[in-house]
Amino acid sequence: MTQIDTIAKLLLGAKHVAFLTGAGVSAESGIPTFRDALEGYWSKYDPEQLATPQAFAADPELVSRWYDERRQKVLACQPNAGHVALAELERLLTERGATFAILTQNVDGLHRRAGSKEVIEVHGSLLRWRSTTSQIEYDDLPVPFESYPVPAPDGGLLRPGVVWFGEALPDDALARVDEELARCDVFVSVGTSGLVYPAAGWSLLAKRAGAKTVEINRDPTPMSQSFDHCVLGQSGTVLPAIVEAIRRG
Ligand code: BJW
Repeated sequence: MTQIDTIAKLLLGAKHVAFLTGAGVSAESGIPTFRDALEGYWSKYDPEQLATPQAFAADPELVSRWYDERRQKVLACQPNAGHVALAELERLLTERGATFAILTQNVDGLHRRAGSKEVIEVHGSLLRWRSTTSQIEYDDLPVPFESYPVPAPDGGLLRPGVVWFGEALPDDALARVDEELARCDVFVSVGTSGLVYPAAGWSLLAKRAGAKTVEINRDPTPMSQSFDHCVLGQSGTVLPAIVEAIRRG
């Protein structure tokens, strides 16, 4: 039995399935991963330094411009074969009576655009911005913004609706994640470096709660040793292969 067949069999036998996704899943859509070297003007910056409340407080123009350029890029990209396969997996497995959830660290909205329904955005969204004073969120915003930083209607500034280092993940998302980790029989981590917490610890929590765990990544990660199964490969190839194996039954 191939590795793909083994994983398909695990998924077919599961009542509750949870996928954790990271930037690698969107790489084949042309969206750079978080830890890829930045290009052009941005190559002199470290994304970990830009993705903080301190960076926004110190230079809201710079940080707003970076996020708005990324927003424009994402809006011009399309879901890839990996996103489409995950939406198809959800359809196939829920038709058979299982639950299926994607816990995504990605802020690009591509899972929903590919048709996935149960998507928990644990690091927020690039497409929503919120006021620094009232916390009101806005998602129907002009592309691109006229200037940076962007004034909020209530007198504050608009900041991207993402979770920066040192900020708490949204309570509602964390509550959903806890529920999925406690009940899943199979937990699959795809395209994430396993460097950023709390998401990096979720495979271990799922395993401790009884799940079989699988990692799918182009490269080994610091967490690879702890998974029950590891598949080395691109998500846009491996995920469609799993869908095909599930269709064959
Ligand atoms: C492919 C592929 C292909 C490529 N196919 N694969 C415990 C220990 C140590 C530190 C901490 C800890 N707990 C918390 C911390 C601090 C911190 C943290 O984790 N720091 C680490 C750097 C050590 N965490 C936080 O601050 C978090 N908050 C928190 O814990 O709050 C506590 C709190 C409670 C109460 C009050 C206040 C606070 C928040 C973390 C937020 C992370 N935010 C970012 C930015 C989002 C906005 C933006 O996009 O700008 O989220 S950081 C960045 O990393 C982004 C990503 O979602 C996240 C994960 O990255 P990801 O997805 O794994 O991408 P990459 O690039 O790292 O990896 C891509 C992978 O894909 C690679 O492995 C490639 O090989 C692979 N790949 N192509 C398959 N085609």
